[in-house]
Amino acid sequence: MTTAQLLNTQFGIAGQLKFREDASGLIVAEISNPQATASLCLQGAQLMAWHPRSQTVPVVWLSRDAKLTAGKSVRGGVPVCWPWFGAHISEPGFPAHGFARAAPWHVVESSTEPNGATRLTLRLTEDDKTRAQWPHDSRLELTVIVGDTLRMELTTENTGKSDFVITEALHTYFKISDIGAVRVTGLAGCDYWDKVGISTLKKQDGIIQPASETDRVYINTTAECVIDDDKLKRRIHVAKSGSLSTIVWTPWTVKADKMGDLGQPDGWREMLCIESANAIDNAVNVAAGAKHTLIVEYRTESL
Ligand code: TA6
Repeated sequence: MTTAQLLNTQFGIAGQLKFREDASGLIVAEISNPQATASLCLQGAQLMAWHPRSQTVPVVWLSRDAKLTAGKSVRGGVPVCWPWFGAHISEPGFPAHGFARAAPWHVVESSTEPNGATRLTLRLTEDDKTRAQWPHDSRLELTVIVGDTLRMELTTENTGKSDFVITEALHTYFKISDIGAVRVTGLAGCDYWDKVGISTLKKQDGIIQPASETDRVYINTTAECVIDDDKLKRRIHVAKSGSLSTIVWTPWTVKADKMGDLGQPDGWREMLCIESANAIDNAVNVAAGAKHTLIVEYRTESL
């Protein structure tokens, strides 16, 4: 029996949740219920697609160049940044945004919610490689609940005898009509680290209308953000708990060309990252024996 067949036997839900093996050999969970469709790669527990049936256009963006590759997260979807956000504080050779998004995860639970949404829980598979970069006794789980809203719960458990500190993010790429047609509201008055050029602390004045490379880590905020998309005539609401940082990122032309995997020539114009996180000043101390959960909930509103 193949891995996918075993998973379908143990966790598949007829007509709703099916596991398949991609050409890359990676396993993908395909979800289809009356409210939405979604797909999630077990590597990195990376949600790659979410399309509520009420929407003509998907809500989560995936690069048209996306190709599943063992050991590398795919561009788009919701990469899990853990146990650090950004560059490692002292090890320049460690991967940016931590190792979780490119590491193997395994399924621990699947079920149908009373409202018909599909719930799936995965756990990071620890091994010598992960322990070499993270020598702490811990457990990381991600629960996704896929319906006409998308809820994601990232839980860190400290199973050891001493505290540890993490930074983290659900690094979500949202599908938009065009970067010139959207505004982000909800962060007015918040302090943020502007990471374009030398990192500088600034204060958000009013709404955000990106007009160049934008890479901002808003700190000490529990605010709900909204992406207002005039062309798609929709709002995407980004609500969160257990998170004090929000990152707003668009690479713009030059960085997008350098990255080369956003779908040439202008795939970058059709995505915007609003990441719910605990980063920089908002690092989280997880006490021995304690749990910490970062929760996001996405919903759409048609205008
Ligand atoms: O969250 C924004 C950011 O930190 C940007 O600086 C950019 O590097 C982006 O993440 C993508 O990072 P990645 O490692 O996925 O290429």
